[in-house]
Amino acid sequence: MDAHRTELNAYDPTIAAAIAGEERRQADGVEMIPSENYTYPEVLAALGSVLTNKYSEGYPGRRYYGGQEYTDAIETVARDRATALFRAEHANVQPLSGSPMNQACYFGLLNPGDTILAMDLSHGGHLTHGAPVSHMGKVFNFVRYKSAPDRQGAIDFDALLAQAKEVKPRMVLCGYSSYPRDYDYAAFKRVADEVGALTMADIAHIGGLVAADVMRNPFDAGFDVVTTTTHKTLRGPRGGMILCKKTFAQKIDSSVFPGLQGGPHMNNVAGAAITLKKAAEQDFRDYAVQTLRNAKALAAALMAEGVTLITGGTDNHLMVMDTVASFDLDGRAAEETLDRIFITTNKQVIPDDPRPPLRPSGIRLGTPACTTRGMDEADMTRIGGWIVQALRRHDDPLAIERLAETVRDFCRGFAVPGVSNI
Ligand code: DSN
Repeated sequence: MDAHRTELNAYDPTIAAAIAGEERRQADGVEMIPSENYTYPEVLAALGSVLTNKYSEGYPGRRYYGGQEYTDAIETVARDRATALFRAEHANVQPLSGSPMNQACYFGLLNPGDTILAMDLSHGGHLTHGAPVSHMGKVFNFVRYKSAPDRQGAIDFDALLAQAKEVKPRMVLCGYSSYPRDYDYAAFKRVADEVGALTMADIAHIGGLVAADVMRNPFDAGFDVVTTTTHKTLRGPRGGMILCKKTFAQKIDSSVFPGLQGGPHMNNVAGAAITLKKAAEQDFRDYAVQTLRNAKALAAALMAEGVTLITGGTDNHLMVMDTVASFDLDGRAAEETLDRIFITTNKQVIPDDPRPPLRPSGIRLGTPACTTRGMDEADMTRIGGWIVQALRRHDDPLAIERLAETVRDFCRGFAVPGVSNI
């Protein structure tokens, strides 16, 4: 890797400097975007390997190009590790990322125009769960359900059943990108069974926490299909996986290829295989437990200062702060203020947000990345304090400058996996 870096420095100093800058940025700050993480050095090695040169359309033993003895072995190992880890009957490890992975499920299992019952975006759902701006929202008839933020994000399953009886969905979908609680998959399954619908869970955010068995696994409730990205709590390369019952395996596989994609990115598939091996180890389980502890500690530190968290806390790795209610600052201003003190978050809509997505009412915070660097509950309490001070004193440049120095000094005590020369 270092030899390649030297070549890059000499050949394209512009790109080399940008990569070095990003390494510095990732080391200097507290990464609190809940969908981000630091992957393993072993995964970085696979990503930067000659596997990127190879076309492998098809599946192990059934490829459209020659020269597949090593790629077949890699994909088979990745699939076997995925099924074992998630207690799934079948795995497709080729989706290039989260959006195509969900798209492949809809097209593989449904017909255009079919109804899907899915969580409202502002309540925690994802763009690919039928937001009107996504292509998926134009092809399928998504009907949205909501949670009750004032009752710890509870989902009213009697209301959901009544809604399902009315709209007759072909699929009931649960999963999220900003919902700070766990799901009652068995209750979703009962609703789906009553109306003869398929069940799909998008666990992209919590894939690592489910793999480590510290959050519920939808397959334990009999779900049909489960999707996850590999780069969030799983700590792997960018990519997606579809896990399903055997009865859907052929439909899912042909929907991914040739339905939606061409050649899989075998360097990413190798990275996913390594990630899945790591995820089966005790160290990873400890990491998952600590991620949840850290989220609880951060939420407690913020709420102790009077901060409003949507649903009143968290049961997973993320939380959504109402920055308007807490600090009279919109989410963009809050995000920009925290950027100035090297704490990276993202602006976030809150349930039924009256504000637009680029100036929403909140921010989203998560603990997967800082837990990877070794930060613990005491660190979360410190970070919570810095966040509150910065948002309270956002228009005091001197206070912000002092906090920035404090956060940067603090971060230098924690290594970034795969970055040795900072
Ligand atoms: N961008 C991811 C997230 O931040 O949740 C999901 O697409």
